[in-house]
Amino acid sequence: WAQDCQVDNIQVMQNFNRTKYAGTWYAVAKKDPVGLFLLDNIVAQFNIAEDGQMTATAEGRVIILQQWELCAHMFATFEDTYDPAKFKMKYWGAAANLQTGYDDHWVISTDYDNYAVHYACREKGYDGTCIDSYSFVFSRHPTGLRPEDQYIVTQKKQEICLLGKYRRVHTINFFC
Ligand code: ODT
Repeated sequence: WAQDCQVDNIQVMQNFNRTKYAGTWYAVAKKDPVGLFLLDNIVAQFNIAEDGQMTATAEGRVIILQQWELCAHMFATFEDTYDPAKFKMKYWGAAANLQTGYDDHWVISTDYDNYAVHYACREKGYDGTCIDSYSFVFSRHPTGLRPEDQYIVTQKKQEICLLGKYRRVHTINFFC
């Protein structure tokens, strides 16, 4: 069978609950976009304000100006869309030389307590498939995914047409 890799047909988390999603997530795997930014030691913290607005901070190891290794402190605000699991993310860095941008931010799957699969397509091709995506696999545990969560995560990687495109990222071996 032919896999449907149309971005518009990607299934996201049903009945996404941002309050249960709030808190700390450790990146354990990442599919990089063109112009890779965050390398590893990536920790995201999602917050829900009283009015329901979602914001996040993240830190991670980056290399800027081709040689300077540092810990980037990043901020994001999320705009809601028609789908509760699909956001637009506006982000910027604590320092001026860090990336800024406006990306999709889709929650593909999560059990809220252990794992989450995130997806962002930055550029769609004429055929409707993604030509520049990035994706994070997050864990609530800095030690990585639990064995029992591997199956669903692998399945979701395949559903978003990114199976085999991830690298493992370290969570705990750097000063960030
Ligand atoms: O690393 C890359 O090359 C792509 C990612 C760049 C955007 C990072 C912006 C982080 C802003 C703070 C947000 C926290 C929430 C993060 C959740 C998922 C990753 C975008």
